[in-house]
Amino acid sequence: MSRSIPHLKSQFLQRLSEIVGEPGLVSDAQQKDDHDTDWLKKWHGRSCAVVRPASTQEVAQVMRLCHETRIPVVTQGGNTGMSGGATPDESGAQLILSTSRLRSIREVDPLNNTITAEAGVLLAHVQEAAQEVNRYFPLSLGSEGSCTIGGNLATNAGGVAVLRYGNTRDLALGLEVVLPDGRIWNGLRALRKDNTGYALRDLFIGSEGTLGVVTAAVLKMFPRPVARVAAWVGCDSMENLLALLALSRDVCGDRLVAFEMLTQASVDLILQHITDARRPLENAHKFHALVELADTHENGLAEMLEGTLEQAMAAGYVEDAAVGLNIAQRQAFWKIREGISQAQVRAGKAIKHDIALPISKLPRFVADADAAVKKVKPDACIINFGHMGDGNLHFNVLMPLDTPAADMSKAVKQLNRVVHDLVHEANGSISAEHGVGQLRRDELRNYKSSVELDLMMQLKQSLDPNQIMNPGKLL
Ligand code: FAD
Ligand code: 2HG
Ligand code: ZN
Repeated sequence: MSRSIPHLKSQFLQRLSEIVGEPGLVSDAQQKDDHDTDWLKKWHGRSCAVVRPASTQEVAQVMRLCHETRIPVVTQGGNTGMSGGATPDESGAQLILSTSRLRSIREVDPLNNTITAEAGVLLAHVQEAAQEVNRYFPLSLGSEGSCTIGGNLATNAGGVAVLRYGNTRDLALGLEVVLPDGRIWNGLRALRKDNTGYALRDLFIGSEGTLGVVTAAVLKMFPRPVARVAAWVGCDSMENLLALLALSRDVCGDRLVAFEMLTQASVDLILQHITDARRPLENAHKFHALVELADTHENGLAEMLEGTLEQAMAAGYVEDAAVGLNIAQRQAFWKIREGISQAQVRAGKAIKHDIALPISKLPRFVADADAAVKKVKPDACIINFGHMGDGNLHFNVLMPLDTPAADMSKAVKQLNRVVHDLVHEANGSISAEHGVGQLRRDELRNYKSSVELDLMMQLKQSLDPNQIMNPGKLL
């Protein structure tokens, strides 16, 4: 007679607890609920358990057990992802593997400009560790106090300094990964040149937990900027904003570290919902930008920004600008910019589009997408903002909080189609920095060529033949 499912489950849990001990299994119902639900409270799953291994060896043992028992694994870092990638399905059959006990910084090497951190280290802690040796780790996101370096690598996170330093992929030199069968791949090489075959590291970066569990990484550090100035700018068109971006790059070169865009509707939403956010400019402007320069020495940074803005005003690109010279003024600008996700949560249900286009095509796209969305929904509340310097917009549409689920899913389908079709026509990407997760899985199939999908599926099949790594996500 075969053994019952509850019996198998309790046997599985018993073996898990033998590997990780009592602190390695989440037993509190509220805590388990928090792991089963995402940050946006949009996806609610039900895992069979939440396991928190404390070392790479323990992750490997957990993975060997899951390989043997065919239990699907959802790796979870800080659970701040925006695409439902870290939330299990509702079957009660998937195991959450949380990296919250993989928290050590294994090495800081200021001469090699590298830092080796375990996957569960918070992004803010990596930044601090670099600062302690007078270096700089440039990845910067609104969620940096809660997201983990493993999650950043798994989603290839972008953020607000990509323009100068690149995405997470550009900041990683080596990885340590536990494979779906429990083998450990030690690719923790701290090298800037290494052409010894296929770029396995890059396969795991951006793979959203579908190919293996990242347990540690070697990351690049940079010279620490000691001078920073920022400006809040108002413009009447995307074309003028683009001209300001081009001028800023010409004049300031690599000192230009951030160029973030927000529409007036986005700024209004933040002012309405985020306490302490102060109006940055006196009057309304169709488009706003937060521009930041940084350098490793003080020399004339403020004058450079002011000179750029004067030129831009003389050319008619800019309607108004406020320069933030001290920390408090700069922080006030960033408070506005970084309040946008929370403001959306408070104000409604967002239909999120995380898109990338060639920067030169942004003005045309925004005009076309605005018109196309308004054609489908004349009263649509478009919240368009993002990392303009990288060509990455969050072209979101906010629906009222009480929108019934059926209306919501109809609107998602309609608006995804019009927005993503325009992105595709412009040779853009429908998933720029937040990952595909479960949110864009079907959309991906609409836009990737069969050749590309086929290659991705073959890679997945060869690394994860039992399909236990984050099923239902990405592919
Ligand atoms: P999780 O949410 O836990 O997981 C995300 C995905 O990675 C899942 O698929 C999960 O399975 C996988 N994963 C996690 N850890 C591992 C691991 N060790 N090995 C393998 N797979 C793993 N994102 C940006 O790119 N730019 C932004 O500017 C930005 N701003 C944000 C602002 C706010 C306020 C919030 C809440 C989120 C923001 N995000 C942004 C989204 C999010 O913070 C990032 O996607 C982040 O990289 C996720 O990290 P995490 O540790 O929370 O990962
Ligand atoms: C940002 O750029 C984040 O602030 C979040 O990527 C985007 O809330 C969003 O849609
Ligand atoms: Zn973003």
